[in-house]
Amino acid sequence: MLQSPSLTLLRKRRREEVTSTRPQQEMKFRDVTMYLVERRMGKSRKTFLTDLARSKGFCVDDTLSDKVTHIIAEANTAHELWSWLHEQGFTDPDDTNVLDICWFTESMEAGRPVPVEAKHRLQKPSLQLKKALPAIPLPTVSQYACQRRTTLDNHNKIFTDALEVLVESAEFSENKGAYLGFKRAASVLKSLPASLHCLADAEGLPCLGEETKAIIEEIFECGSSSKVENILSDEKYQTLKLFTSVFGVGPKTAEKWYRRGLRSLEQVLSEPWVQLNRMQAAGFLYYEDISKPVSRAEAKAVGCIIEDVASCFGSGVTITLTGGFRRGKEFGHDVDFILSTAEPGKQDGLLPAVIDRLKSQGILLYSDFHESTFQLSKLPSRRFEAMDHFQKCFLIVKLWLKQVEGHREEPGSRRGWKAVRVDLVAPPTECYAFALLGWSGSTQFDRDLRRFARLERDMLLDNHALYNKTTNTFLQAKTEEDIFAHLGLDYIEPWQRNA
Ligand code: DCT
Ligand code: MG
Repeated sequence: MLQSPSLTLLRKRRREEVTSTRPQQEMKFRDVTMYLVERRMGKSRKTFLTDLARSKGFCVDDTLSDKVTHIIAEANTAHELWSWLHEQGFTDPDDTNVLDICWFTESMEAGRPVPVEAKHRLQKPSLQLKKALPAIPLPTVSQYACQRRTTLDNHNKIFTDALEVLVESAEFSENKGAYLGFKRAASVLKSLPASLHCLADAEGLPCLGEETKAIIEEIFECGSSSKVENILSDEKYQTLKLFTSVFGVGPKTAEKWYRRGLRSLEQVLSEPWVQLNRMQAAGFLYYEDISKPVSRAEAKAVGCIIEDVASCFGSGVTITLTGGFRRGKEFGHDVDFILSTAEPGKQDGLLPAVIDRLKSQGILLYSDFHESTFQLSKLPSRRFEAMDHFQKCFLIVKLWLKQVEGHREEPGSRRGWKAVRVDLVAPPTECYAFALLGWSGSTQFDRDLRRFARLERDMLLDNHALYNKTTNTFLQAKTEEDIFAHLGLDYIEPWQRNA
């Protein structure tokens, strides 16, 4: 359920925290007091830079006090930074330098504060505008998720939770336009470095349509959206949500069951006309376990099992955790791994061998194996949303809880194991970087990478390859960094892809 936001809470600004672990060392340069702006720099980098500067005898203040002579920011535009400084009540005395990180870097290299030059300054916007008329305000948030850094630190959860109900509802009714529209809007809000404080803050943000803005406005005014509340209390929505929570049941099947009058999982199971396929049957059988989130400790234990069974294939097999866990999530609906072999072309037979070993250990509860249909000659694919062609399997594995770090036996628990959903994919070596990028997600991040490639670069990207339509060539990549570089994009770390 949505909770009413306290408007004071919504308006309350996040205070910058004291981050340094190192006390101020002997001060060598008494007329320079620095302040590092955490906004966009991030807490851990601020701590690192503060410690570095202090170790070299620079004075770094943890608060934006009157003593500060040099304010240093990273990756902020002048406009953004000055708005932020004004919000902090910064009075802009003449003798304070507002500088880009390049001044800090040069000073650290020189081992002393270098003289401030024009190239170091983040000019106040009014001055910039006078010089560079006619001024067109640059959008600071990209419409593409692959040009935004989206961590798990969502400052606009109250709005994104509401939008995600609309996303789900659009998915149930197979309204792709509404689905993508609300999904993109939620994704933009997730990337913002701070909470919206009023509707005006949403002005100029990309992908926020009128309907989204109306929802944001109502949440500001009333604490919740009536449209969202109506969906949440709708019987059809609740039933479809319940049915699609079963492994193997998609919106189409859920809709069919609903139309035929079914309202509960018990009714589905007791109806003679309902024919469950193998996946759905397993979904019902292990529902209690696999409808619960998988923890990171459980994912790690599954990783050890897969590592162990894959070692039977030879020593050159590497197992990489992907999906939400690679993006830093603490919980997921499954655990995703990419398996690769040291020698190119040796991955055939890898997944069948893993499946056999799990079976012989008595811990394979369900397996759906897909042989590779990958053919280089069929690339590039134009069906971006389609499943990739790699050898893969969707499993349910019996995880003994005593193998999970930190697990405590619950008194009276019936059994000592939990069924866990596991996906394994084994791409050919030359596709590894593309498969890793695709399987790391998020789905919205992937979708926007492909859209960006197509619309901005005239290239086709999928889980197998990157194709340049202008030169009619495939672009090779050994790492994810190579792919971002081919696309002319700044590299986005996996933990910044939670779009
Ligand atoms: N993916 C893909 N092709 C598929 C299935 C998935 O490229 N056929 C990508 C999309 C995201 C990633 O793989 C992992 O998929 P999920 O497990 O569905 O997503 P997740 O982000 O790991 O979510 P969760 O944390 O809930 O498991
Ligand atoms: Mg996953």
